Amino acid sequence: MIFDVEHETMPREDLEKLQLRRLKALVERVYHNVPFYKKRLEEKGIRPGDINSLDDVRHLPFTEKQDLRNNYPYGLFAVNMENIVRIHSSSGTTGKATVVGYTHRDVRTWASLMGRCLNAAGVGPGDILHNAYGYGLFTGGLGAHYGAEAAGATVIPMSGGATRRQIMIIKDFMATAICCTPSYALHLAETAGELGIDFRKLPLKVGIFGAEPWSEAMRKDIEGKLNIKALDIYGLSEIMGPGVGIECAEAQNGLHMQEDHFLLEVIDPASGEPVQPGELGELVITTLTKEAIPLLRYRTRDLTRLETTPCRCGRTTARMMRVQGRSDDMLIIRGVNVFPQQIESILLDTDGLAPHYQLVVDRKGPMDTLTVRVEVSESVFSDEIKGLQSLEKKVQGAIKEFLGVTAAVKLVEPKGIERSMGKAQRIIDLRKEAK
Ligand code: DLL
Repeated sequence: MIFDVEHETMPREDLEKLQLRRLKALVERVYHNVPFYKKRLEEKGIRPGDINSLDDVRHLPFTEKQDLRNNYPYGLFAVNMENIVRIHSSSGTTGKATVVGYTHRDVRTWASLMGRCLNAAGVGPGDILHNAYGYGLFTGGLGAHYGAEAAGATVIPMSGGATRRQIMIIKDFMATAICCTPSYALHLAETAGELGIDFRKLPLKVGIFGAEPWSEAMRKDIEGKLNIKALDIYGLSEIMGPGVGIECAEAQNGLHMQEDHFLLEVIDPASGEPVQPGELGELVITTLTKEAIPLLRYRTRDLTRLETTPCRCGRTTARMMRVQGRSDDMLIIRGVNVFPQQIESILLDTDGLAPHYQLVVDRKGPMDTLTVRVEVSESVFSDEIKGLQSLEKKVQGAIKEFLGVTAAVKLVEPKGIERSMGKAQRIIDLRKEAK
């Protein structure tokens, strides 16, 4: 199912022409309507007419999350408030919230891009979508909601929380698709088990999971427990919300990015220079069509790589490979770089563990220390202490072998790690408190 055949299967040459036309218009718009950008462009000696090719994007200034914070709440808006019909905001874990706005057209564009995503996931008329992303300032709930309507599906506006009730609704309303964070999907599966409901017998066929990093191992786990196809969806509030990219159900291999609306770059986070095509780096996004708060070269901090080889689903858009983590979340344990998902993969591959974990980072003297807190499964919990100790050693050994870091492993009783209704908090950083 392809929502917008023209744009999703456009020959790349035509796509690039469209992107260039939109990029030129964008620079013109922000120069004249956003004093912040006018100043930044002038500092770099750039006039709107200077953009002649897509490569010229490199001369434009970057935008960072801090720029949105410094201009809190509405300072980066490019239109008058009477043209803004919606506000969303992302709290983030540190610092002031960032605030974003949408015009009528932005809201329509967003709905159609989410509609594309849902069709790519095989969701359309006749489907019943249980939407458990949080409704409110978070973009997940309303983003998926309007997308579902655009795709012609029936949407159940559930939002997060009330987990037991959610299970009954999924069952009674015969949902065929579900949207939530991957960690919440596991929590739903677990709660269904407690209620004696076998998800595998329900009509649910596909899950659209995102808003937090997750691993291939987690995908397998969710697919097995819910008996569904689990697809990865990406987005961020500063750029739009969910729907910037999604995996197609056919290939499940990289997220198709909506390149007619977003110009993508992958840069070396340290130097700001582009990496070689296909190499890992930080994703940078320029919004080509956004009216309310257009952004030039927004630094997402998300580390990934892009693939432009054709996909068997027929879409011609670049595919973003699973986000490996945020550069902010990268742990440096005695000089070795580690991402939470790498640890997640090891934990999920170990029998006897449940997929609920937290990484506690602390500092002893000059050294950073890592403690992995992970739940054991019910069956192992009743084991003798000896068995548990050997399981701890096994996990510790695997982390050392595959990632080269020494971590303490603490097994926790089932349910010992708090369940989250939205984004899971994987990292507890005690170093910040110690400072
Ligand atoms: O999380 C929007 C969203 C809602 C995406 C629902 C997908 C589904 P923010 O709260 O602004 O927006 O957080 C954006 O979340 O920069 C990534 O670090 C992370 N993130 C989002 N999707 C994924 C994903 C929403 N599929 C930040 N894989 C982004 C890894 C993701 N990380």
